[in-house]
Amino acid sequence: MSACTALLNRSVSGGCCRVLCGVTRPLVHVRSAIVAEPGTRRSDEDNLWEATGNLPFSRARIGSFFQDRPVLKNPFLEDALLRGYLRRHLPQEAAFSDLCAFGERVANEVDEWGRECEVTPPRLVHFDPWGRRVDHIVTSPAWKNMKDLSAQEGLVAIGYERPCGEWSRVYQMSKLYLFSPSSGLYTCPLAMTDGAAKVIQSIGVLWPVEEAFSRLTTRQPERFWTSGQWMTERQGGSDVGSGTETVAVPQTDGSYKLHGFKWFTSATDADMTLTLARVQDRTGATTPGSRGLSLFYAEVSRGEDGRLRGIEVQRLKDKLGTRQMPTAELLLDGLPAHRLSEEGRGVASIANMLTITRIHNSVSAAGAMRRVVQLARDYATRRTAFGKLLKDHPLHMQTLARMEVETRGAFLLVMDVCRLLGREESGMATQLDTHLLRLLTPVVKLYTGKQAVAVVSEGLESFGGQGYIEDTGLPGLLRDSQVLSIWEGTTNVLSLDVLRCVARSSGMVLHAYFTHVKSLLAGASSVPSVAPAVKAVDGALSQLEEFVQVAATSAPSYLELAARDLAYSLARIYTGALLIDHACWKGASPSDSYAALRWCEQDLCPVATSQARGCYDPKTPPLDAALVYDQPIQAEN
Ligand code: UCC
Repeated sequence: MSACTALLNRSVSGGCCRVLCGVTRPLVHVRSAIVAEPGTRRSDEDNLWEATGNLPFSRARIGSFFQDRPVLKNPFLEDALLRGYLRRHLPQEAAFSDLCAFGERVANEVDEWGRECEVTPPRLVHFDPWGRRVDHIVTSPAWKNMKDLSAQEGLVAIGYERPCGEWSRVYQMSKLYLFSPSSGLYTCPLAMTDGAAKVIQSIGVLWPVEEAFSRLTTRQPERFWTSGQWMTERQGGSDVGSGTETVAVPQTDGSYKLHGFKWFTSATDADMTLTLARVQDRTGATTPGSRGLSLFYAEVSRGEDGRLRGIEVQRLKDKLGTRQMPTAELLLDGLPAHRLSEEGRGVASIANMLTITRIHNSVSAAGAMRRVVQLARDYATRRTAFGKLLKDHPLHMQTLARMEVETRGAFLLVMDVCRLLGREESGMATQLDTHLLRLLTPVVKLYTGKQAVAVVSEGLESFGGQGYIEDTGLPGLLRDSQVLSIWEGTTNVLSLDVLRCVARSSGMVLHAYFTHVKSLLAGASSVPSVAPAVKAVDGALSQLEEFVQVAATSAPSYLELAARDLAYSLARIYTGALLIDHACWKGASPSDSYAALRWCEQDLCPVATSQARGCYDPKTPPLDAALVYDQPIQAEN
């Protein structure tokens, strides 16, 4: 296009705009904001163009429309279900006002720190300027703020101070649920810190860990410690029992020195850790398998030369998400340690930590879902498309409502597990509660991990292209959700844990499950607004009971194939019952009933559906394998 034609086109379009807009402003000369590069001359064409002050893109050249961003408001005040749940179960004014004040702090102060943690990830400095090995993990000031805040706000301490008796875990986890999506992943060290405190408490707070326990559970920032949980080695991700190579060499004073390689240690800037190793006998031999593992306590400290005692940080992991948090590979080369468990009782002893970290994981999953829904619904009041706000498009609202139903279900399931944990820790638990806690811990972890990825992904889509733009802060929510179904036990490993606890309890955990769901349904039997939901859950429960009867007489391989669907069925039915129960309390809103109805419209018992389709029959595994590898099935001899 010639310069002349371009000029003509611009003049015409400028004129058209003025006419179309009905504006008859005089042409004024606007001083250019764009300064000509030294040595270049601005053309007459440019100068004329800038004289037309009311043309779109004429001056700043980026237009005049700017979309309002979604605004994070106080997440406590914005969460009707959380407030309703607490009003129902924990009507303590002090807890309420603490959560409200904390919500304000999250929105106005903490969220920005979380962002800073994301954009200033940790880095590893191996050597000082003079060549000495130092292995410093350098973290951002915001990450350090998170540590102080965690102590001040009692994010671990509340679970041990127990200010609300059996409801203390619900109170603590409500706070973490508000904190998590703004925390820059500081919830990860807190999960392990809480888990370590729980292990120490359950073993007995004696030397050498009484000081550690008081530091893990203090509210004083200057005394507060975080703990790691160093379990994963190169061979053993899920299969800890056979994959752990680290050895513990006994010392004459009764302590040990650990030698091994920990492949995946999260929040590696911790002050102490719990870890597993195999005790060497006098000949240097160790016991293989799970029976050879013992639990050790080690402090992370530096010698006078500034070097870490008995640890070399090999490198930091380059992860899809959770980049705010240092995750490292560690060489343990004579790390001083103390054995906490009896020899060979390592896995059983660290199981308490797994219970706590898995619950924290679920709290973070529910928190991520809630956060994306809050932002998406705020955005829907600010974004106009096709002539109206997004909130006025019924299809958009349908999508957000489906996300809301998932979030509500996840929240109630998570809080119910926290309730059970609180009852157990305050000595109030019945045997039914204890069985339920054991069964539902892997169930809530695996189910909410999957929900979080789906809901947060859907949530990003509700911002259109902006949901995919890094510096909106939205993509990080999705990346950080993806880890929730991976660490602390993958979906399949946890599904197998469900089978294991059913077998080890001789079915008692399932008996507790059926009893409790039935009692929840009984309380709702005379409430017409939720009648279809009650019918659906009741029917699914019968299907599940039938499945269990068939499975009890089937080969173990049959149950193993059904494990994931069984765990999903346990989650969906139980969550349906909780939503119904919550919809029936006197302070419930019509939305509570609507959420219960919508939840219960899905297939609540996928294990029965898949069983009817023959998915667990012996002929299925070879077909699955042939499909995956796209190969013909081997003919049987
Ligand atoms: O470290 C990681 C990342 C850290 C980041 C943490 C942050 C999370 C918070 C996020 C918030 C944002 S990831 C590490 C992930 N690795 C795992 O989670 C391990 C996954 N694998 C398993 O869970 C397996 O099921 C194993 C390792 C527990 C299986 O080992 P074994 O040796 O085969 O287990 P057994 O033989 O079944 O059980 C040994 C004992 C038994 O007790 P006894 O001997 O008294 O009968 C079991 O009952 O341990 C007991 N036990 C349990 N008890 C095993 N599992 C459990 C359990 N879940 N609960 C209670």
